[in-house]
Parts: sequence; structure tokens; C-alpha cells
Amino acid sequence: MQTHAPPGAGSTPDRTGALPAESARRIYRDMLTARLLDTEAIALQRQGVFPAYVSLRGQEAAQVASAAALDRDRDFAFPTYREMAVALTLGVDMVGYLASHRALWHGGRYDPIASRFGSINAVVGGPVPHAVGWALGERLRGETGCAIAYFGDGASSQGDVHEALNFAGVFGSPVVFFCQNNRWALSVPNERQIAGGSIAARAAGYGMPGITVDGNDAAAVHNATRSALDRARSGGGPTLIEALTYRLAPHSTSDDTTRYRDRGEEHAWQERDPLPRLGTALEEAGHADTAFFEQIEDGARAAVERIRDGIATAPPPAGSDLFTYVYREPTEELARQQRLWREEVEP
Ligand SMILES: Cc1ncc(C[n+]2csc(CCOP(=O)(O)OP(=O)(O)O)c2C)c(N)n1
Repeated sequence: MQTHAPPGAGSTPDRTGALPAESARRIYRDMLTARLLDTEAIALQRQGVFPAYVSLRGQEAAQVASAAALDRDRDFAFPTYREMAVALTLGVDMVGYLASHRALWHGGRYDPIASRFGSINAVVGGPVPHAVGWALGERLRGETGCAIAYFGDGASSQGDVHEALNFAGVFGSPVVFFCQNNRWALSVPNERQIAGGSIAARAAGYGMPGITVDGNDAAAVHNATRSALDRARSGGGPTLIEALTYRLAPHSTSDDTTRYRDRGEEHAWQERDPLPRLGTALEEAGHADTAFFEQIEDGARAAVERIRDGIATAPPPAGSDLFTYVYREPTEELARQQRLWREEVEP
């Protein structure tokens, strides 16, 4: 755990050496695959295949290293619209994930229960109370799973997030509140979002530890998330982690950062890019060599090509599916409308 150094103020120590070699290599592989897929998704938007896309460039360490700490059989991740690399790390079908960006399906076309990754949620702060509710249910069922709730610095101002933190604090729910503070909530900077100095500092008021980590340091993120999960699983209650990172790309493909932020700031953060940083740390620790990097890149490129071809050729869903997932058990009225749709619109 470490405090944040402002851009250009020198590097914070890398803790990659603290990760077992195999974990660090897997995290690097997933970070690189996410980076390449992110780049491909932007290209697909430019080509008109996706109406819009939301890049996570620069946040790969925060996402992959936190998700890699989860127990994929027991835990559950509640994402926003920017957690593509969390989905990838948890093994979500990425063609199904990107179906949302191709406007084929709301919230992703994958099984959230099987993948332990909730539906993509565009409501700022929305997934956070869901995580608390799920975690409480898990304990009532006598199970040992923990929830991780992803949210941004902007979301931290939402009432939903405060209610969820307070509820989890009072009931000791097994939740990791994982805030990716990427410095900007669209065009609103941290300075206009946080009066008390940090988001982690708010945790004290909810009766839980608040931890600040360098979100561009994969090992620091991984270790902090693992400790918070261990604490939650053993009955210690929730933790708030604030991962300090930076959104290197625009908010979305519809955004223009030149209208609100300085190029110099972007360049300073570019130098703290988590991907080459982990690559260098792996090399220096003797965990990776040229052959490793070549092999990982070939594999990542092949995976991205498969996903690109899959999403470009994915068939549109049946219109009658509009009615399928509104409720777990369809109401009579919805069943009637679905029947009519099948008879009259899609005979
Ligand atoms: C409840 C709600 N209010 C407003 C919006 C519009 N909106 C979309 S993204 C965004 C900024 C969110 O910033 P942050 O939480 O920091 O996450 P980031 O996009 O940086 O990952 C806003 C205000 C929304 N989607 N939902």
C-alpha cells in the first residue's frame, strides 16, 4: 500500500517482485490481451461496427490484478461499463461481452452466474448496492463468497455508493469496494469531486479500512485486493480500496479530451503506463525473457483476432428475446406479448 505520487514526481517502488512468477506472468498476459482488444474495439467503432466504445487504456493493472485475486468459484464481480479487462481475466466470453458495444444486446450476452461477472452496468454507482445485496445474501445462505464492486471517482459522489458503503459497514458485509480513481469523471476532475483529500479517507466514517494503492502497479493492486478478500472471507467485513490510476484515452469514443484536459498531464501519465512497467519488472526479476514476450504477444494477437471475427459476424438476437429476461419468471402479459411477436413480427 502506498500513497500517490503526482505525475512526474518520480516513480513509486514496484512491488512486482512480491508476486509469484506465474501470477505475474498471467497478469501480464491478460493486461496485454486487454490492451490489444481495447485498441481493436476502438478501431471497430471507427469502422462503424460499434456505435460506441468505452476504453480502459491505462487501467489494465487496476482491473486485471484485482480480478486475478478473486476466487472464480465463489466470488462475484459487479462491473461498470469500463471493466472489459476484469471480464477478460474472469474468462467471460468476450464476443458476448462486446455484443453490448455492437448494440446487439443490453449488458452483455454472457451468463453472469457462470462467469461470476455481473451485467455491464451504465448507471454510475449502480453496481455498488448490488454487490452489497449479493454479499449479504451470500452470508445468509451460509456461503463464503465475497463481492467486489467496481466504481469510479465520479461514482463515489453518488448517493447509491454512500448507502452501499454504510450498509456494508453496519452489517459487516463481505465486500471489496474497488474504486478506480482515474482522475476524471468525464470532464470533471478530482478536485471538483473530492473535498476531503481522498476517497479512501471516507472509509473511516463507514467503519472500514480505506486503502490507497498505486493502481498502475499490478503487484500492489493484487496484494491489496487479496488482503481485503481474505479479511472479508474470514468475517472481518468490507474494505474500500482506492486505486490511483489514469484514463489515458477519452471517456468514450464520443469524447474529446482536448476540450478539458492538458496534453502535458496525459504525457506524464503515459510514462506511468502499467503495461511496460510490469513488463520491465518481470524482466528485471528474471521472470520473463524475449521468447516469453514474443509468445505472449502472438497468443494475445490471435485471441483478439478470434474475438474480432466473432463479434463482427455475430448474428442479431431474435426480436422475441426482448421479453425473455425482463423477469426471472415472465408475467402472463409479457408471455402474451412474446407470443404475439413470434406470430406477427417473426413468423
Ligand atoms: C446515474 C448516472 N448519472 C450520470 C450518468 C452519465 N455519466 C456516464 S459516465 C459518467 C462519469 C463517471 O465517472 P467515474 O465514476 O469517475 O467513472 P469513469 O467513467 O471515469 O470510469 C457520467 C456522469 C450515468 N451514466 N448514470
